[in-house]
Amino acid sequence: MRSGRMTAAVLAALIATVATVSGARAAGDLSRQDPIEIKVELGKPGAHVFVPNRLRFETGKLYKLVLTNPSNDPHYFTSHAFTQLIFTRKVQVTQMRDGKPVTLAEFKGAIREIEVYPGHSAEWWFVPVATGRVTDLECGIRGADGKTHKEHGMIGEIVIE
Ligand SMILES: [Cu+2]
Repeated sequence: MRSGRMTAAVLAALIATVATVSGARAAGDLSRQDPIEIKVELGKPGAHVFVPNRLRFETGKLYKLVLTNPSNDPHYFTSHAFTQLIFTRKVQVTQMRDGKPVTLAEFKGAIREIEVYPGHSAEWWFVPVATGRVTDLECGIRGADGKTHKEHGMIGEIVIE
C-alpha cells in the first residue's frame, strides 16, 4: 500500500520531468500558484476533534492549509500516508501584529506532522502529487485521563483526487 503510493509520487515527478525536458505544455512551477486556502480547526473547547474531519484536495494545485487551535490543549495534525502524496513547499508560522499577519518562521523540506499550541495556528503550503484516500489523520497526544485524543475521536480522512 505504502510503496504503491510512493511509486505514484515518483511517477508523477518523472512525468513532470519528462514534460519539462520535452518542452511541450510544461506546467511550470506548480508550487508558485495562488494558493487555495483551506481551514481546519484542531480541537474545540471541550472536544478533541478535527473540524472538519474530512478533507479533499486535487493534484497539481497549491494549497494553504491553515491549522488553527481554538482549544485549551495542544494538538497534532498527523497523517503519514498523506505526507507521501504531497510536495511540501513550506510550513509557515504567522502572528497578528497591529491587525496584520507577520511571518515569524518558515520551514522547508519534507514535513511529517505539525503540532499547534492553544490559541495559535500554522500554515502548511503543499501541492498534492498523487491520488489516494487516507484514514490515518489523527492526534496522538495522551491526556490526563490516560487516553489519546485519537481515542476520543480526533481522527479524520483525507482524499486526494
Ligand atoms: Cu489532540
